Amino acid sequence: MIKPLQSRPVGRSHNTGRPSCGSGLPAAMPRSGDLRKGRFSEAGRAYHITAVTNERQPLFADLLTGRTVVRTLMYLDKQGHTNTWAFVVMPDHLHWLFSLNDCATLAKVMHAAKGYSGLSVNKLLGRTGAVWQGGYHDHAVRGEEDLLELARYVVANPVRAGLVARLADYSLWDASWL
Ligand code: NI
Repeated sequence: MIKPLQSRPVGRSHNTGRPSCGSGLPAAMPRSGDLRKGRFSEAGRAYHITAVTNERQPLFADLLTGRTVVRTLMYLDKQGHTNTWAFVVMPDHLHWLFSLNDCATLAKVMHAAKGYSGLSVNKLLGRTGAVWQGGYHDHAVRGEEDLLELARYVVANPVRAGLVARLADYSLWDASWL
């Protein structure tokens, strides 16, 4: 019998149970079967957020700047604030599907995500000024929604937008199931 693949948050190599505030531990990870049924409430509230660049400038069209955004998300995971399920960095926006750990607030996480990545992108490009447009769109994933379907929708963005014919040809995405 083939063992089912363990699904893991993108930015972490292991999981250590429920978070305790200040410990930096990630939330408990739901089993993949539970994810397919949308039962992930144990993992903390899940969000799909969309954030766009200032005036929709294609600041992340460059692989190096795009990777800066990716590294920021991984950093927040490693710090124990988030568990990333899927993301895609598009030239002028970000889709990020993640669970928020108990001690983190969405506002703080988004402030950090945009702040860290914005500073790094400006440094790389030798520019100043806003990298991100103010605010973001957030969608709290409801219990009955299928996280796996949402993840597929998120990572299919580059193909839908006509940037690449196959997702394999796009670099700036990941999903914990794929
Ligand atoms: Ni999009």
